[in-house]
This record gives sequence, structure tokens and C-alpha cells, in this order.
Amino acid sequence: MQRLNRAMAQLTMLVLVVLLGSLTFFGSTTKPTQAQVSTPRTVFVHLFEWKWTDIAKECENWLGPKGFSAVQVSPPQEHVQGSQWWTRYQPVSYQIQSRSGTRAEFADMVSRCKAVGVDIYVDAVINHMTGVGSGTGVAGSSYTNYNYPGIYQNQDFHHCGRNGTDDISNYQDRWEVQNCELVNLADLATESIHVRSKLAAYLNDLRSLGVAGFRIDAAKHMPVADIADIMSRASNPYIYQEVIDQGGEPITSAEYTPNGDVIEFKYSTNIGRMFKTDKLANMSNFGTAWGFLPSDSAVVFTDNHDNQRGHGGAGNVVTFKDGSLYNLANVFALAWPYGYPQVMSSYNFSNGDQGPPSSNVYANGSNTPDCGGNNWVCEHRWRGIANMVSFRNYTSSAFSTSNWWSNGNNQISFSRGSLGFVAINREGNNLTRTFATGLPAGTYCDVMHGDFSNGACSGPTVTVDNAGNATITVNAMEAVALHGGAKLGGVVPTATVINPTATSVVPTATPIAGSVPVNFNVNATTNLGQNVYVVGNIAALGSWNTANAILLSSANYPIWSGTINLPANTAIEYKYIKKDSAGAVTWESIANRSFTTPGSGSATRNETWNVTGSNSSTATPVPATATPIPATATPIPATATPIPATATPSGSIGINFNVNATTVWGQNVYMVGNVAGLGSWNTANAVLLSSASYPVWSSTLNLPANTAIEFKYIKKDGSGNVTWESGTNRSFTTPSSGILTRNDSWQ
Ligand code: ARE
Ligand code: CA
Repeated sequence: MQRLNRAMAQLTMLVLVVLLGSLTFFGSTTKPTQAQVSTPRTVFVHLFEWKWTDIAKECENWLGPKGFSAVQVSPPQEHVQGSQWWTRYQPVSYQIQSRSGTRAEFADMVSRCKAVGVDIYVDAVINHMTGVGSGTGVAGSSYTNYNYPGIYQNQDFHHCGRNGTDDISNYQDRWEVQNCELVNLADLATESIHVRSKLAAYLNDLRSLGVAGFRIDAAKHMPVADIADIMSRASNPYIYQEVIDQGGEPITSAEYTPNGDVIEFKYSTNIGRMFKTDKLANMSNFGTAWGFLPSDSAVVFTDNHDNQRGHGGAGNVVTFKDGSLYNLANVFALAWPYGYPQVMSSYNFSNGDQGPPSSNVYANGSNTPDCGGNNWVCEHRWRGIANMVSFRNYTSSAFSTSNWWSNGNNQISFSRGSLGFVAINREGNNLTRTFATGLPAGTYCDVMHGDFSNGACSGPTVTVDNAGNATITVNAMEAVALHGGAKLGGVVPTATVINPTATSVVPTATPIAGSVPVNFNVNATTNLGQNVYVVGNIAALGSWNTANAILLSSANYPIWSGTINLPANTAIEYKYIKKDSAGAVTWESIANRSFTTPGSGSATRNETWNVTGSNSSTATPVPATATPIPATATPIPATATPIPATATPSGSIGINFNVNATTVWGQNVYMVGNVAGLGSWNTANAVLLSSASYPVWSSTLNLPANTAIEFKYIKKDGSGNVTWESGTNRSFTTPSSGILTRNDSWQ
């Protein structure tokens, strides 16, 4: 399973199909963008601190033609004043007005990039507002301690009561990391419905401008369930979460994969270490064998805006300042079949706080970017990095390596099936040898030293013989890269990807000729880190190969669902499996499930883990268009402002609620009670608990101190039916300080 199915499963039931001889599933790290592409787009770039007008031009001039999938942009919301780059990470309001430009410029950028097949991902700062203090933002909004007029007031923030300053001090304490202040930044009470609604409104506003995805800044500082709830209010966009986990953390990156992708920081420090001090010969299994997240969950980079300048838990980081070594590390990252790579694009700096150049990348209406001088570095335009984007796109259907070779030291080469080949020489001497490339015979452009366009190569070529061998010289500290999309005399045919809709439009399963959509729904409880997949006897179900099993969506946990296009009139055998983040597979212990697909229409399988048979007539099927919250359903009901001004508590207390409650298909457990933070007895505003430790449902809430609370647990199903606990209301009084944990059982 790779990115495509993973990323799409979160927001869609779209099944992307590759027609490659027989019907088979596309399996690579892919973030599809534009309609009817012949190769998917698999690499995005962070244009750190670029202005919106410059990004629009860069999409048109470079990123679209070179095949980039998307741009991560710096936070677009109003921020504090100051010249440092990190002022962008201190929101003052959610107006789209920042150092990078105005709302109109932002909207123009999104639409111009989208027109050339490039999505925009916004860096979403939703854990906090500014540093505690007062001031005026760049759009003129003023703020004081815990008070952002018209947006948030004191009770919308955590006041953790620790360390004298309310700041995080002990990263080994989960509660503290999520409820105290990250470097004095006013920490939002993300368990509050009011806060969730404000954040979702911001994300929905950006989506309405065409934004396709979000980096979730400081995700580790918010509970998994809080992020899940906020995203469900924003129609579950594509997200990748910043959870710094180099090992030894109480909060792990794997916890967050059910919400969407997660940034794998171990990748950055390990690639830096291998290229700087270790040996490339030791990288033949770089990936999950190194304790990384599953490839389909991981966003990766050589360096990011923090660790290239000593912020964000730096370490062994390779950056543009390393010159050709950096180029080689990126060539490896883009050739290597692991994760969804983000290319870093920097500006020159001499101290870690320094803000961006004041000059535009495209100065005064010029169409030539100012790259490589003292201002903007533009790593994404270095030939080796830029041309590896089409290499990765082109080879994405062969998402594995073969022909691994090394000299036992720092010279390596490998193939990507029969579609691509790369050799990297991280040594001081030239390397000449005959390599097994795995490629069909022919003449290939060495895309490290030339550009391929209109069938011609602007640099040296390499000839592959009928046995797939080629004699190549790789100069010291250089690489050679060949792929079938840059072959003279006709490209090597690869998979044709049918991608019927752009990602920002939530796509629905599109049947293809001779196939019928089959809705799989299975009730399966899982342990933390496990996902449920379906695998079976035909290519569309992975041909019994668990590595190619189809990931189901947990949007309606404990029901796992997915719509898969299967050949019509065909006898199918399959089973459900569970896989954990280490790749360990658990099979159902019953006999294979079997059924015959209809000749037309669709089919639905409603089943239970390890229970033979299905019941498609009585259970409510998940419709093929199972979009959880339609984009039009902007979820901020006027009634949902939960904290009346009169109820300002003097302080608030973190309470851990745990309730042991078994549920049936489609039900979730919530709590509702007599204070605003518990929905004021309105079941529509009840607080959803997390089922991560099912049958124990949990949440940590911030409630007013010294207050008599009454509440009950309730169960709600997908149709909104509510089941109340029996007995009298539960009641207790919140303490004036400290933390309280309640362990309850459904009554
Ligand atoms: C600035 C000043 C502070 C000041 C604060 C408030 O530097 O002195 O107190 O403003 O006035 C960025 C900068 C910060 C900056 C902040 C706000 O890096 O220096 O503070 O913006 O302007 C942890 C988090 C992780 C975070 C890193 C930096 O877990 O989420 O710290 N990364 C993101 C962004 C940053 C950004 C923020 C979050 C805040 O990518 O660019 O901060 O929005 C171990 C732990 C990690 C920890 C790491 C560093 O590795 O495991 O969890 O990362 O140490 O502490
Ligand atoms: Ca927090």
C-alpha cells in the first residue's frame, strides 16, 4: 500500500486504477493532482517564505512543467510583527494577510498553480496563537494576554499551571506537552467546541480558495482526537502532521497515522548521518526496517525550515550549505521508494532567526528568478533535484528497488524495476563500471547532466545493451540517473493513471468499463497503530500479496470501509487483514470469503472481522460517495458558541475521562453535561471520545476549576440516534488545581 491509496482513503473512496496488461492496482507514493495525467505527481516543494506572486509565477514557469505535485507555503494568516522568519508561526487572527501577501494575491496563486497541475498545501498553525503578551499583527489586529478580540478569550486557552510559566519543560510528560505552552505560545484549548469551530472555519476558508492540503504545525502538542475532530469539521482534507519523534518520546508519530500522513523526522536525521558520516553501502534497506513509519504514511525530507537552522530538534542535517553532498542526498531521497518527499527551497542566512530577503524572487515584473545569488537558493531548480522529480513520477509504478550494488563503501547503484536506474558516487574518485540497469535496451538521457525535452537530451547519453547492461562513468561526488521517460527514440511505456478529478474536489469512486464498484465495510476493532486492509485473489485486491492489500478508511471506526472497482461477473475470494506500523500482518482465521461480482451496478459487503458471511441487505451500507462532511456544510452553527461571557472561570483544570463502553456498528461514545465545555446538555454539542483504546473511550478536557459538574456518557450512531446512560447524572466538583482522572464504566 502506498501513498495514493492511503492519502485518498482519508477523504475519498476513489480507487485509482492502472491499466497495465491486466487490471492491477497502482502502488506507489503518489499524490495525484490534475485530471487525466499520464504520470502521477509524487514530489512537493516547500517554498519557504516566498511571496504569493512569486509562487504563482514559479508554478507556471517551473513547477508545473517539471512535474511537482504541490507547494507547501508559509503560514498565510495574520501574524505578529517583526523581521524574524518565525513571526509567521504566531497567529494574531485568521485573516489571509501576511508577509507573503494579501488574500487576493493568495487566491490568485492558488488558482494559477492549480491550472498547471500544482496543488497548494498550507502550513496550518492551529495549536496556539502568539507568544503570551500583547501587540498588533501585520494586518492591524491587536491582542493582549489570552485575548484575541472576536476570536478567543481567556477560557479558550490552556493554563496548565506548571513550571511557573505554564511553559512545557518536560517532554517526557504527555499531558504537559499537550496542555502547556510550547515556547510561551498561548496554547489553544483544542478540546473546546468553540476553538474547534474557529480553527475549522479558518481551514474551510482556505479550502474555499482551493487549498488542497495542510501541514499541521506542532501536531504533537494536540491530542490525536482533537485533530481528528477539527479535520472532520473541515471535510477531512489531505494532511501531514508535524510530530517530531526520533525515538524515546511518550507521544509517538505512529499514533497520528489514523488522522493522515505524518512527517517522519527519523528519515531526515538518518539520511543526514548516512551522507555525512556513515556509508551509503549500508542503506540498501533504508525505510521501515530502520524503525520508520509505513511508507504510505510518511512525508519525508532531507532538511526542513527548522532543522536547517538549528530549530526543531536539529542534529545530523544535510543542507544546501553542504553543496554537492546535499545534491546527492536529494538524488537518493527522490530515487528511493519510501515516503512522500518534500524538497526544501531556502534563502541564504547567516543567523538562525534571520528573516527572508526583502527582494522578490521575480523582481519588478521580471520573468527570470533571482536564484543562486545571495538571496534565494532555489534548491528545487538545481538540475539534479529538479530532474529527479520526473524520475520519481515516472518510476512510481515500480515502487521497489532491484539490482542493488555497492562497492562496500560510498558508491551505490540501484534500479526501479525496468523503469529507472541511478548510480551515486559519494567518493573522491571517478567510478567506471558496467552496471546492470534493469532497463530495456536503448539510449537514455543522463538527467543529472542534461534535460530531456521534445525527445532530445541537452547533455550526455548512456546506451543500455540487450542484456540491460551499460558501461558508465560516474564522476567523483556526482550521480547518473536514467529513466524510461527520458529515452531517445520513444519513452518506455508505463502505467496509465486514470485520475478523474482534482484532489481539491472530493472525488467519488468512478467505475471503469467492465468493472463494478464494490463497497467493503467491515466491523473490526484494532490496536493502536493497526489498520485494516482487504486482500484477495485478483490484481485489484493485491493478488493475495499483503504488501499490495487495499487500505480501508477508519472514518467510521470501528467500521473500516472502502470502495474498490472490481471486474464485473467475476468470482472473487478475499479476506480482511490487519497490519501494524511495523508491517506485521494478522489474517482473519476463517475460510476465504467469496462472492461473484454483478454484471453492472454496484455491490456492498457488510461484514464483521472473523465472522463468516455477510449481511448486505439489512445493514446500512456506506455509500460510494461517503464524504463525511460535505464542503458546503461549514460546521459553525450559531448555537455552537459554547462559553457564554458570563461563565468566565477563574481557571481551568485538565480532566482525563475514561469510560469502558462497548458499542455496536457505527456508534461512538460522547459525553454531555451541564457546562459549556460539555455541550450544555445539548447532545448535538456533546464531546466525542477517542476509541483508540477501545473498549475504553477517552478524552482529556479542560473544565472550569472549582465547579460542580454533572454529566452523562451517551452513544450516538451515524444517523444521530442517541442512547443515554441509565441512572442519575454523574456528578463531581472540579478541583482548584492539579489534574483529575476519572475511570468510569457505562451504566
Ligand atoms: C519564538 C522564539 C521563542 C519565543 C516564541 C514566542 O524563538 O524564544 O518564546 O517565539 O514568542 C518557530 C520557531 C520558534 C519560535 C516560534 C514562534 O522555531 O523559535 O519561537 O516559531 O514564533 C518543538 C515542537 C515542534 C516545533 C519545534 C520548533 O514539537 O512542533 O519545537 N516546530 C514547529 C515549527 C516551528 C515553529 C513552531 C512549531 C511553533 O516547525 O517553525 O516554531 O509554531 C525535541 C522535541 C520536539 C521539539 C524539539 C525542539 O526534538 O522532541 O518536539 O520540537 O525538541 O524543542
Ligand atoms: Ca496544545
